Amino acid sequence: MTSLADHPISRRWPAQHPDRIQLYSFPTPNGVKASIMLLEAGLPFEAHRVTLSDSDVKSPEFLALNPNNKIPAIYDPDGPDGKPITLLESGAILLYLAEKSGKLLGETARDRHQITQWLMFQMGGIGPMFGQLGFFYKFAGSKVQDPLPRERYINEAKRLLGVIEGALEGRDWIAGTYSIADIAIAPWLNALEFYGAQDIVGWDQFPRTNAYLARFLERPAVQTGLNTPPREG
Ligand SMILES: N[C@@H](CCC(=O)N[C@@H](CS)C(=O)NCC(=O)O)C(=O)O
Repeated sequence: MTSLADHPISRRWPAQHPDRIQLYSFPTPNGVKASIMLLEAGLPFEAHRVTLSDSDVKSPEFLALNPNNKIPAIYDPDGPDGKPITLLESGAILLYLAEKSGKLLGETARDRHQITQWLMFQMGGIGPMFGQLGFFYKFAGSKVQDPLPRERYINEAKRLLGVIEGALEGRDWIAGTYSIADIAIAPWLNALEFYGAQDIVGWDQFPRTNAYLARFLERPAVQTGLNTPPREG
């Protein structure tokens, strides 16, 4: 693995603290998962703002780190074998940081499997479906005349919210104790307000999910992580 100084990413986003984990991200629901986890785990890191514009995510420097042109991505100079490692995909980053820090992945193998299950539920379900809801309800897709795509993603979002509401019965966090699964799921619940889609998905009909998001947003690491790296500046 190329050293950080020699990696193309450093030409565009140079590190002030090359010994720390380098985070390349923007405060979107996927981006904040990595920053919140780094803060919750107390791992030293340096955050670089990579916006969603093609001039950033599709720049040759960023593509050298993540050929899939999406944030977040990390470079850890001190990987599992003591050598540098780069990672893309927020779910993989959460698992990596949990293993590295020994935090938020439960106490037992059973806990870890349950947490991984809900993490995958977010990565394969909530993220893609809520993302498409945002596209067809708030962003460019809202101009599409055919109501079918909007209805499909609204209904799918409602269904997924129902699954979360059921899972939260009798528990504060999705897998029992606070974990990376919550760090994956809650930012996407928070995005519904940004999309202006709370009413359309019947947000008020999910009281346990409402309380869950409020509980998440109270955490100091979450409050800082939601604007790390800063949106502006
Ligand atoms: N499955 C990926 C999705 C990441 C993703 O969709 N990132 C968006 C922002 S939330 C992005 O970078 N979009 C820029 C683009 O597609 O050009 C993950 O969880 O990391």
